[in-house]
Parts: sequence; C-alpha cells; structure tokens
Amino acid sequence: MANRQFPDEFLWGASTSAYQVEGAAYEDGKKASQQDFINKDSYEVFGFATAEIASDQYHHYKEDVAMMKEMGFTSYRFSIAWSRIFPDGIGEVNQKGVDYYHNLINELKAAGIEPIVTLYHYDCPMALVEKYGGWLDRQIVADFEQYARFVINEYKDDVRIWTTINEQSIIVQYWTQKCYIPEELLDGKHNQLRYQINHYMNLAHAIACDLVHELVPGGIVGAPLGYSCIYPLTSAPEDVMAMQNAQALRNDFYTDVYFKGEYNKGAMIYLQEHGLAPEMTDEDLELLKNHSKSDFLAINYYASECAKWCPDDGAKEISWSGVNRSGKKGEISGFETHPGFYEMCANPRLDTTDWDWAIDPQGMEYLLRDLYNRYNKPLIITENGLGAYDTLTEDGKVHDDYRIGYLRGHIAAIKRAIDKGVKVLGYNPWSSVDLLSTSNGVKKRYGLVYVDRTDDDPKECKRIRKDSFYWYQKVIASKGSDLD
Ligand code: BGP
Repeated sequence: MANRQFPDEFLWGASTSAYQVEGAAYEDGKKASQQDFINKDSYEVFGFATAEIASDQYHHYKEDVAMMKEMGFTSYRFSIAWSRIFPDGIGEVNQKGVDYYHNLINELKAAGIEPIVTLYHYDCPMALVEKYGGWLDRQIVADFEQYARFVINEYKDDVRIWTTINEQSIIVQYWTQKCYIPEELLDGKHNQLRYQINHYMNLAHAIACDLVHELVPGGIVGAPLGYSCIYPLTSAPEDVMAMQNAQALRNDFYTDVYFKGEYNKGAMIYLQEHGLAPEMTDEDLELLKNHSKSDFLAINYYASECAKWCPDDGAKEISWSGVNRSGKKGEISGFETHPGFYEMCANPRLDTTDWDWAIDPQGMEYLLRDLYNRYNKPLIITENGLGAYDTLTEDGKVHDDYRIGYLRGHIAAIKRAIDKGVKVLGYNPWSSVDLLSTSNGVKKRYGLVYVDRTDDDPKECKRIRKDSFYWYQKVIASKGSDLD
C-alpha cells in the first residue's frame, strides 16, 4: 500500500505575483508597469480595483510571512516587479526596490521558507511599452536579458529555484489583458502578433535558463506555464482529432519548445497556413534548440478544457478564449475557435466556478502523468486554486469549505500521480493571501488569508485567517496525509 504521506522534501507553500499583491505601485522609486495602466482602464470600465494598492504586501510582508510560517510553509512563489528594480525598464537601478526583495527573501529564509522566484508575471515596465511597444518588439529580449542577469546575480545566494515567464499560453489567449496593446492593433488583422510576442518570450526564457545555470550554483529553472488537460467532447473520432489539435496548439506548442527546443510541427503548420506564425531567424532557432534547457516545468492548473470538431465551412471565424466578467455562471463571452482544427467548449460533465472555470481535480493527475511520461522532467505546482466570493461573517471568520474541497481534491490527485512514479517537487496554490484577480477585481478571491478590502475601498487591507488557512496548516503538518 502506498505511504499516505508526501515525500519529506516536498515543498508546501502558496503563490502570488507582484502587481496582484504588492501595491505601492508608485512608491520608493517604482514606476508604472503596463498592469498599472491595464488595471486603471478596467477600473474605469468594470469597476474592478486597480493595482495601486492591491493587497498592500509591500507594507505587510512581515505579517504575511509570519502567517506563512504559522501555516508551516516550506516554499513561497512570488514574482519580482521589473519596474521596481529598473523603473525605466533599463538603465538606472532602483536600490530601494532591490532592498525590498532582499528584505522579503531574508524574512522568508529566517522562517525556513524557500523562495521560488518568477522573473516576469505580466508586468512589463510601461517605459518600454511607450518606447517600442514592450513585447511587440524584438528589443525586449535584450532588455529582458539585462534585467534578468541583474536580478539572478543579485539574489543568487538566496534563491535556488527560478521560474521565467508566467503563462505564455495564457498571454497568447488574452493578449490585451496581459500586455498593453494599442487600439490600432485590435482590428482583427494583427493576431499574428500574439504568436510573435510568444516567440520573443521563448527567446527570453531560453536566455534566462542559461543565466540561472551560469550564475546560480546548484540553481534550477523552468517556465511557469498555464496548462490544462484537454478532453474530447465525445468519443466521435472527429472530436478526438480536435482534442489532439487543441493539445498541439494550446499545450505542446509551449512545452515542446521548453523541452525539445523546437516548435510543435502540427501546430506551427496550422499557424503558417493561417498567417499567424511568428517570424523567426536561424539564430533564434539555434538559441531555442541549444540553450532552452529547462530543469522542470512549473504548472499553473485551475481547470480542464474540452474540445470538439469545428468544420471549416465558413460559418465560424478564428477566435481566441472569451472571459466571464460578471461572475455569473454561463456568462463567458466565447470559446477559442479554429475552423478545420478545433473549437473549445464547455464540458457538460463538470461543474464550474462562478466564472465558468471547470472544476476537475482528476485533471491534475491526468496532466501530471501525461507530462512526466512525455518529457521525463520534474514538475512543480506553482498555481492551483478556487476563485470564489467569500463572506466575512460578523464574528470575523471566513467559512470557505468550498475552497477546502477544491484543494483537497487536487492534493489527493497529486499524490496519486506521485504514487504512479511522477516526480512532483511541490505544491504552491494560488494564493497565499487574497489579491487582485487578472480579470475580475478583488471580489473573486483565492487566498488562504482574507484581505479586508473591496474594489472601491482598500480600507486597511487587514488580514484574517480563513477556515482554509487552518485546514492547510493541518495538511502540511501531516505531510499531506490528513486531508479531512
Ligand atoms: C493565472 C495567473 C495568475 C492568477 C490566476 C487566476 O492565469 O498566473 O496571475 O491571477 O490565473 O486568474 P484570475 O485572476 O483571472 O482569476
């Protein structure tokens, strides 16, 4: 019988990203990132909170780390804000920004918590967006390299595990939420740029992998990828084929670059046939082939996906993933569609969150086993969690049994994968404290710790332990054997 406990060295923690948690957007020398602008716009249009204060971790980091210690964390995955280190993207270093991350890392280490650092989480310095369009221009690769070299070198003595660029697959789907894209490129004729941005990110990823191996003794590095397993809607052969096509373009297109150093052929041919393929040089291909050495894959998994066949009969056009802004089930604005290749759809067999994300713990086991079998590289969970409306009761509690149920199911699935031989290094669910959602403000909450604020009013951002906090504490203390 399998041991009920997870391996001793398994890392238990949680995850956040800089612009979603830190706040202090213009403090101590930091200048704007594109997220400060994107979220200012979504405040004006949808009333969602801006990134200006977020969860104010910049001022609460000691309290937040103390709570992580209380839960028994052995890891914390967070990102560094490029424009806190280099306010203009390149050039002068902002020492106060550099000090902030040293202080955070020192606090973590003193609490016995291993930092897992992400170099880039959607927050390109606005100065580079204004200068040349940010990720729309190849110059970003060189500027990212100097930023990454500085950061890796600066923190190399304290940080062993590095992740590169957050969720390239999601950036392709939701390019306007993740990058500041000028209005004139949104006429439907410039969708090739989604894949061009991704290509520049692949180059930046490869360079960052080299830098970690060059600068950090014993350091390991991988990409944190938004990854969902994909099921066919039915067992009809054309739906199963559509599933394979979706797997190629939505998943293998990224992982093949990370581990084989080349683009997935079927996906690339589809993009070429539709004028969507990135422009690449021979040097680019050489860089990807010979330098893109990821040690592991970091998985951000929330929901599985479903695909069905879509005939190429002129009835539908190519489109990318829709979003649910209302937080009412069924109000998602659309599904990615590629006529003659596949169309994504809802899975009638799965319940969803209020934002239409399919809840599927089994999918976690499926994707871990599948990825490990295909690439034979360790995996680490850097995001997983349930976005939900939480209620703060009058006695100051948050009874989030729905979140406990979600996390329990996914942790059990990870254990089943480990028991079948998959190497999983750790579990860092989203998120340690409530924070700003990428598309739904602050009322869609993920944290183990409640942050008392609303979209309109940041109040004091007081921290309150949720029921899931105490439950996760017990899980960690029992090395994953007590999930009740
Ligand atoms: C991932 C991102 C995170 C995070 C999470 C939840 O895609 O890496 O930054 O926010 O999803 O998504 P959302 O905030 O849209 O609910």
